[in-house]
Amino acid sequence: MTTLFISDLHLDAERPQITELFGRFVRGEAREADALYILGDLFEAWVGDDDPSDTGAFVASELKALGDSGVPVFFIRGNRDFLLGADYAARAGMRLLPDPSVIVLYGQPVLIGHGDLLCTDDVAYQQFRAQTRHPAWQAQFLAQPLAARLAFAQQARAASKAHQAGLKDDGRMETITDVAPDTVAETFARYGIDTIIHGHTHRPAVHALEVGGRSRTRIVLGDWYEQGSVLRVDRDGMQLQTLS
Ligand SMILES: [Mn+2]
Repeated sequence: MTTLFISDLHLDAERPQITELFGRFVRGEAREADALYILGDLFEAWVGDDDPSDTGAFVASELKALGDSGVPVFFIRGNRDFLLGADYAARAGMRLLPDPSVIVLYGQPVLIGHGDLLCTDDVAYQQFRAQTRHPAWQAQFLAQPLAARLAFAQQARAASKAHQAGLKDDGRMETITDVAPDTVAETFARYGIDTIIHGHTHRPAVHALEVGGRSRTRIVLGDWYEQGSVLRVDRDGMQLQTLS
């Protein structure tokens, strides 16, 4: 049996073929899995569980059917869908996990998370993250009318693009938007685990590294912009593969 990990699908109405690919994946190989873990940025944007988007409704019904078939579905919020709440999770039949979480995978403790917490060199982003994860900020935001929240999300995306373009211009894009090696090393040591699985950076890879004299592995899931990306884990090992 296999446990599946995906992240960074960035589903929205503009790329219906990716939403369909996700539907086929959930109705197909996910039905045979031990569990499905979604490590954030399932959606391109999320402004509240009361947003009646077709994509949100489709994803909830697909995941609910998967859960009802006996496959547990776990979700960690990403930086795009950090406002996804208990209502939507219940509709989709998924269990929300904190970021990061340690799970036991075929006898091995593994740290899972979205991955943005490891990108500590991007100070401006970490400040924005801290602000928007504050319960008071979220309560105030969610109290606004849906149209105002959708406008804010559009603005935030434009600001994020401008921030990244600025980093590109002064040549810091490659390092600043990737994980900080010191933070990665510290995370392995603090949690006492040998494996981290995350997404967010859209740099799919299996990194073998040594921290504190131990061999460790950091697996980065890929995004679903052009194709799918899935990590399959079973008793014999792990395989990071693309889906189309
Ligand atoms: Mn992300």
